[in-house]
Amino acid sequence: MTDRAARRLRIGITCYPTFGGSGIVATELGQELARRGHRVHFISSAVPRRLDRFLDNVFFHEVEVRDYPLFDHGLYPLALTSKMVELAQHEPLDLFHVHYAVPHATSAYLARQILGPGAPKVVTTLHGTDVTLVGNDPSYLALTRFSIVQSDGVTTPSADLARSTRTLLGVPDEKPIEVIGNFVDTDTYKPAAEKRWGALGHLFERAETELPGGRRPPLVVHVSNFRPVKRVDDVVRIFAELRRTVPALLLLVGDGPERSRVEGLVRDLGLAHAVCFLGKQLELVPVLQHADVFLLPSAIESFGLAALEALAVGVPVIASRVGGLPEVVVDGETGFLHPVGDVAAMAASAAAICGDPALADRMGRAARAAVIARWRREPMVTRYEDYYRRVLGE
Ligand code: GMT
Repeated sequence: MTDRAARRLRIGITCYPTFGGSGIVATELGQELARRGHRVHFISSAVPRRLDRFLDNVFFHEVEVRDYPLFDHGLYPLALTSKMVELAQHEPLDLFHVHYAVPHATSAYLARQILGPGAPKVVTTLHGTDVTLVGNDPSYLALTRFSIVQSDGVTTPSADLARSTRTLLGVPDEKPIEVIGNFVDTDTYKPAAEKRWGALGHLFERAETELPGGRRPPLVVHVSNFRPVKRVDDVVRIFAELRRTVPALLLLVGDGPERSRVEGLVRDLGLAHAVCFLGKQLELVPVLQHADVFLLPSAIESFGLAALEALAVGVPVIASRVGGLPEVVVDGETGFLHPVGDVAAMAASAAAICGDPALADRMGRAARAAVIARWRREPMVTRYEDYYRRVLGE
């Protein structure tokens, strides 16, 4: 048996510091490892969003990309490599755990080459678009495949992404890929005692938030980075269809390249009074706690962390049957899955949940129970710890 308490690990974690799921998973993982006594160094271009409080054993190293008139494109991968080398030369590290292959796995590979014998091991966690969109692009494919194969350990959050890594990038079967699911802090992401409007009521016109008999209208929520893969148009069209029979309201959280266009669609459909764009939010729990349905009609989704967070709060999820989503949402039990782009079916499922309090309650409870059984933070972090020790040969 491994003696987990015997040796504290020293881990350098690299991730994108923005709102994306890969940054959230990396930050939550690092913080929990630090609470367990491991020494964790975040190496990133900015302090990750959720690294928002002091914690013993957590250090931050900023990757500074120097500007110079000759450099047309950012030299972030090289600056990251240098920072990794510099850190490992002054701070004994057991491993680099890089999140998102492009270019982090390549920077880690280069750092290991520069450091030579005794260099930290490299664990790469693939998150989705680094395989299905960016890593797959001919401009990056060969380097991404090489960097993944050269990693000492490779993980994905879903079995589906592990399969895509082989089929799309050509990573051979001999290279093991460990599936370690994403996770959620179920003490923070939990249902409220009752669904009320709270501060959210002020986001809509008063006439919209009060139904006859003092009832509260159903609230539909979507959270994303508003990139084309999220199909936010579908969210609005599903909602428009739902509004034909149910006086629901829609709250959209996040921001990104599609937002202005989607705002235009909402206006064109005459739905502006029933839809609120909240933009990026640091805290999602107060929004999710008052949601009745969560929509994630993405074209691709390796896992769907946003869906997992909704399920943890007891909100049924209606999503596309694509990628890793069927591993997260149990069709008919914790939500409903439909083919990508099937707006009518998704709207019918939303109407079924909004129109049947018993079904909504049953699904909400099943969602929370499923997350507690399968996706709690603590057991997943233990799986990472065990995996690190395996990679280190301990
Ligand atoms: O969803 C995104 O576009 C952001 C992206 C990221 O790198 O943060 O999310 C990916 O990683 C998340 C964490 O593992 C997964 O939950 C998302 O499903 C995945 N997104 C896609 O595959 C499109």
